[in-house]
Amino acid sequence: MIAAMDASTGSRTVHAACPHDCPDTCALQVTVQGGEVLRVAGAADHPTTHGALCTKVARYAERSCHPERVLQPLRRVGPKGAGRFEPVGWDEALDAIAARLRTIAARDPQAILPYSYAGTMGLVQGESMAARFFHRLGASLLDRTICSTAGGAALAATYGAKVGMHVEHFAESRLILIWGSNSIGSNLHFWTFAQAAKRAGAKLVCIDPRRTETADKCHEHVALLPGTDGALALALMHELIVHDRLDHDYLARHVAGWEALRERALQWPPERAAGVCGIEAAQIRALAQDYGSLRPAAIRLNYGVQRVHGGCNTVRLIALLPCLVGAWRHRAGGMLLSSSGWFVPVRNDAALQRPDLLGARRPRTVNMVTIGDDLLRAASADFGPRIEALVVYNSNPVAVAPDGRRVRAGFARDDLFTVVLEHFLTDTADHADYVLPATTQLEHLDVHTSYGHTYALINEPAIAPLGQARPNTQIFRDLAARMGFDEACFGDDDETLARAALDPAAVDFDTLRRVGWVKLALPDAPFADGGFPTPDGRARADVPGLGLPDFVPNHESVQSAPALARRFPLAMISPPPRNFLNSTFVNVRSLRVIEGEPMLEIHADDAAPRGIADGTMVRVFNDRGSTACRARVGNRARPGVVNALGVWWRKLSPAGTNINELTSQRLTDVGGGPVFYDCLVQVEPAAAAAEPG
Ligand SMILES: Nc1nc2c(c(=O)[nH]1)N[C@H]1C(S)=C(S)[C@@H](COP(=O)(O)OP(=O)(O)OC[C@H]3O[C@@H](n4cnc5c(=O)[nH]c(N)nc54)[C@H](O)[C@@H]3O)O[C@H]1N2
Ligand SMILES: Nc1nc2c(c(=O)[nH]1)N[C@H]1C(S)=C(S)[C@@H](COP(=O)(O)OP(=O)(O)OC[C@H]3O[C@@H](n4cnc5c(=O)[nH]c(N)nc54)[C@H](O)[C@@H]3O)O[C@H]1N2
Ligand code: SF4
Ligand SMILES: [Mo]
Repeated sequence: MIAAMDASTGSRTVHAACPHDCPDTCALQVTVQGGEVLRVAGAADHPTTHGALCTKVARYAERSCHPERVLQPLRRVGPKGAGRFEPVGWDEALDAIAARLRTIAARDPQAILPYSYAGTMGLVQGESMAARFFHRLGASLLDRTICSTAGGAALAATYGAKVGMHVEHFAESRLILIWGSNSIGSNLHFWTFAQAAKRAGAKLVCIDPRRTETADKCHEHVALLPGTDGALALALMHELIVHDRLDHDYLARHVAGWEALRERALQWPPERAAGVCGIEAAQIRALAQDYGSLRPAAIRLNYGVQRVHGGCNTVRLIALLPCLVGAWRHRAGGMLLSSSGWFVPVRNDAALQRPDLLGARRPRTVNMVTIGDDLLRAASADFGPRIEALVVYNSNPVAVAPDGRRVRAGFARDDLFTVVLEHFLTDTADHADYVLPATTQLEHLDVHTSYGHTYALINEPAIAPLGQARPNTQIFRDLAARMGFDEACFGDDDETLARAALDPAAVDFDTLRRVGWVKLALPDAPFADGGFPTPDGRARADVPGLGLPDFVPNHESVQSAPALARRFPLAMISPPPRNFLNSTFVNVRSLRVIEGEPMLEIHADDAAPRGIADGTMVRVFNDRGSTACRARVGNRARPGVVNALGVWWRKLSPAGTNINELTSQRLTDVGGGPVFYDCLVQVEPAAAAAEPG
């Protein structure tokens, strides 16, 4: 539906939504004239977007209309990874793909694996027709773990679901702990509310190993070692207990297992945690004092804390803090990691994805984090058949998955049949047998929920598909037809899918189209009087099957792996930069110019003994691999920790590799998540000869 028309210019504006994997899920207004996008702007009247977009999406048209967009199907002509292709017609490509998938499926459909994540967060262009296709086929299932499952498991354990505060209410908080979150870079619209709170006198504390641009603007910065947040949380509990800052009534009525957790927390005086975290005990005491006295106190936790071995235990500990002080009693108190659980009762995932098409079949599940190892695995009783075909959409695993050398070796297998649905020739697409051109958010219909706010949004197509691009849904419909899947559900068009995505009682589709968004009806202070979505309504310290949460050290740290640390003494984290979104936008020149080069921030105490000056090209390495970065010596990195910013496209990087060359395929304590920030490395000046010209 058209949101506005301008008769004088002949332009029209449509309601859209940002498709990216970002908690802000902005409401967009896209203005088009004569089939061309004039402007992508934030909707001024959407309460969390308030008319502002990040730099990346303000340039969405530059990305969509990029001269290097893949606009026709391509067939590989060079070796895998070389990125050499020839154009091919849609019919020829689809026929060839269907024939190959049919042959493999006849032996065992589980040898086919879909690989997708959140390139678009849309419910329609994400897992709707695609999921129907793979369910009908009986392909292997993919466990979509690459981002948030450790923290998700923690929220499910503690609160019963991925639920928390409304982002708007942070504006009224008196204390905000911004914990493992670079809000200015990756959660900009939360930051607006935090700033409003700051102007009204609130105290802001940033807990992050890196001195981020967000830390610069907070009153306090707690620069702890990566993966030590659980120890900090236990010491905060210790202080709240010994100074009796507890809300005894809230704990007694609304928390299961508190007594046992209390005993555990009493083992963690600030001095003990300070030793683990690499910070001063006095800083922990001061933080506990603030958290125990300033009301309402809110925590904005982000997924940065859970990309380490103890990811789930850490989030469980932090998620209990608001219960200790009764912060949930106020709408501006409590915690927000994710709001996605509020949408679960409203989403009709089964209707969209049709798991019933599996019938009695129960295919194996492959964890997307270990794609490197799994592509190289032979058939076995344990694993099942060797992976023979991979269909990738909404993801760029050759750049984003850990242990890149193994990932590339897997994708380079000559006997692997790989199809990639993409906008661009990414590092992954370069390894494809067929690349199929997909539409962008400007060219297709979708419906969005959010993991940072509680509005559902519509995305109306603003322009017709460019070139020969087709929506993901259409590509899977076309493939289904060629595979002979004749169930009626493969005939559903995008509007039918969009209408089926959400429960009409909660989100009326026609209102969504008219207004652009619909807010879920939820209480302001959802847990003011308990009522967590657990079986008995109480938050849980002690969880059946998991027990009590505890501090779980990193797989790789100076304390937990001293022998490894003698060779690789620096802890590396690789958090998102402001102007890329995961590996998306790295190929948009104007944004790449702002980010410059792959950068490694290092403290002077670590740089000087290695002969590294600001601007030195360095080699970062461990036993898994190496990559090249430009050193930035300064105060953004604390001693003992190096920060590599962003997941660059390998082919746009000086060494032809990126930071995931160094990360491991190990998994988190619970949830099967990745441990990108649990990674020891060494750094040395790159040999002069290796300097790019
Ligand atoms: N501009 C931009 N925005 C993004 C993204 C992007 O790539 N670019 N990515 C999007 C995605 S996929 C997600 S999942 C979300 C959230 O993605 P997150 O990765 O949670 O993003 P950040 O909010 O930047 O928070 C990570 C912060 O945690 C810090 N950190 C790393 N290890 C630790 C640790 O052990 N303890 C603590 N306390 N902090 C640690 C990092 O230094 C960083 O500042 O953001 C989304 N938004
Ligand atoms: N070292 C390190 N690695 C990381 C992280 C980190 O912090 N450090 N972060 C991790 C996290 S949190 C995440 S979520 C993952 C993200 O990993 P991915 O979900 O793979 O995200 P992107 O790299 O943005 O790749 C998304 C791709 O989808 C494509 N795409 C977008 N829309 C569409 C569409 O409509 N159709 C089709 N067919 N394609 C589309 C884009 O062009 C893009 O190439 O990376 C993880 N990897
Ligand atoms: S990436 Fe995030 S901040 Fe930027 S427009 Fe999209 S939702 Fe908004
Ligand atoms: Mo993510």
